[in-house]
Amino acid sequence: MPYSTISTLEEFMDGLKRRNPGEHEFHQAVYEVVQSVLPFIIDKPEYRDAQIMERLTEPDRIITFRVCWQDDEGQVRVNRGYRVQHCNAIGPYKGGIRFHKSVTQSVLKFLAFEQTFKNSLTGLPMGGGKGGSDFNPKGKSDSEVMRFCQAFMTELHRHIGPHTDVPAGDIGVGAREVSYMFGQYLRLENEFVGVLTGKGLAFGGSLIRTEATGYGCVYYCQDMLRHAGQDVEGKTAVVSGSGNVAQYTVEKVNHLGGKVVTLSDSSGFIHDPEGIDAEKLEWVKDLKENRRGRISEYAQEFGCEFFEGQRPWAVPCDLAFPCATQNEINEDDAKALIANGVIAVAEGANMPSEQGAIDAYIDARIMFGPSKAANAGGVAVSGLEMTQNSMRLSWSRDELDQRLREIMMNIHDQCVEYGQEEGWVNYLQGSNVAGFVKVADAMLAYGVV
Ligand code: NDP
Ligand code: 2IT
Repeated sequence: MPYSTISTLEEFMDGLKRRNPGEHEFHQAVYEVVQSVLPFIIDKPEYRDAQIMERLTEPDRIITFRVCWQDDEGQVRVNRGYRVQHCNAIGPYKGGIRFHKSVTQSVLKFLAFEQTFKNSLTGLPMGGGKGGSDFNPKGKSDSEVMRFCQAFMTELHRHIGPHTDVPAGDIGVGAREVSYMFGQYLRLENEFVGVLTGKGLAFGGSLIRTEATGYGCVYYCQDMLRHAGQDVEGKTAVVSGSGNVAQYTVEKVNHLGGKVVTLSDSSGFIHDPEGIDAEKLEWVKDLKENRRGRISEYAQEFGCEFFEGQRPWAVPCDLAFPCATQNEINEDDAKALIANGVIAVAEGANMPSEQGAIDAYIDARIMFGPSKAANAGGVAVSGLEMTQNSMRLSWSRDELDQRLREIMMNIHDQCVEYGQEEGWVNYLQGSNVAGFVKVADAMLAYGVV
C-alpha cells in the first residue's frame, strides 16, 4: 500500500513490524515518534508523497562484523560489532558506541533512529548513527578492554571518518575506551582527524564534553520549570544510574540549589535523604571511574540504605532524572512518581520510559522532557568538539558551557513552538515534530535518493 493512503498509526506500525520482526526496541522508538509526526503531516502532502517517514524508518545502512580478541588467559573470544548509519541528510552520521551485553541490532537501530531527531534539534550539522557491541566490559582488565577496542576499530575504521561518521561514547564506552579506539584509528589511518568525540584533552578533546549530557539535561529541566514559573532551587530530585550522565546530572542539580537523594546501578539503588553533596559525588566519581565498584558501597560508606534489585521511582521527589538505560520506568513506576507529586521528568538516558509511562505523564500533564531533547547536550558538545578539531583550536570552559546553555534553551524553545497545546506544553510532540521538520526538508530537497 502506498504510504500516502496509509491513514492510521496502526497501519504504519503493522508495516514496520512486518519489515523488522522481533525488533521491539526499534518498534517502540518509532511508535513514539510516529504518533506525533503522522498527525502533523496529515495535511502536508509534500512529506506524505515523498514517503519521508517510511524512508526515515529504514536506516541508510547497517554494518555488522565479527570482533575477535584474546583475553588475559590467551583464550580466543568472539563478539559482534555494529554500526547503524541511520541518516546523513543534515550532516555526517554522529552518535555513540555502546558496549553492553544487552546490545542487539534492535537496540542500536532504536538509538540511531532517535539520534537523527536529537541531532537535528541541536541545530548543528550532524546526522544520526549508533554503534556498539555485545562485549561486556564488566570484570575485564584494562588490557582486555584495550585489545577489544583495538579489534573493534580494526574493522570500524574503514567505515568512519571526520566527514562520514563520527562515533563517541555511550554505556560502557567512556574516556578509556574512546582513547584506545582513537589510538588504533591513528595507527591504521595515519591521519590525525576528529573522527571520534569525547577524546582526551591532550589529543583533541573538548572541555565540558564529559559534563555535557548531565548538565544539559538539568538545563533543559530548568527551562521547563522556568516556563511554568518555577525553579530547580529547593527541589528534591531522584536520579537513576551512577555513570557519566547520572554523575553530572547530580552535579548540576547541586549547583542550582536542588537536592539529589538517589543513585542506582544494575544491582539496585541507594537512598540518601541527606542529599548527595559535592563531596559524596566526588567519592562516587572515583568509585565508578577509577575503582569500577558498585553503588551499594555508597550505602556502607555514608550510612544510608541500599535497595537491592530495585529502582528508585517510589522515592518521593519533585524532579525525576532517569539516567541509566532504556525501559527503566514502566507505567506503574510513572504512576508512583505522579502519586508522590513529581512535577517534571527529564530523560538523561535514551528511551528510559516505556510507552505506558509516557502516556501516564501526558495524562497527568506533568512536564515531560523526552530524551531526544533533554539529553541532547552531550552530542551538542560533541558537535562543538568537531568544530574545534576542524579549526584546530580549543574554546574555554566558560565559552563551551555558555554555548551548551544556549543550545539547550534553543531546543526547549523549539519544543514549545511545536508542542504548545491549550494550557500546557506537550514536549513529546514538540521535540518529535521539531526534530523531524529539518531532516524532512533536507530529504525533500534532495529528491528521490
Ligand atoms: P555509563 O556506562 O557511564 O553508565 C551507565 C549507568 O547505567 C551505570 O550506572 C549502569 O549500571 C546503569 N545501567 C546500564 N544498564 C543498566 C541496566 N540494564 N539496568 C540497570 N542499570 C543499568 O553510561 P552513560 O552514563 O554514558 O549512559 C547512560 C544513559 O544515557 C544511556 O541511556 C545512554 O544512551 C544515555 N546517553 C549518554 C550520553 C553520553 O554522552 N554518555 C549522551 C546521551 C544519552 P551498571 O554499572 O551496573 O551497569
Ligand atoms: O546518545 C547520545 O546522544 C550519545 N551517546 C552521545 C553521542 C555523541 O556523539 O556524542
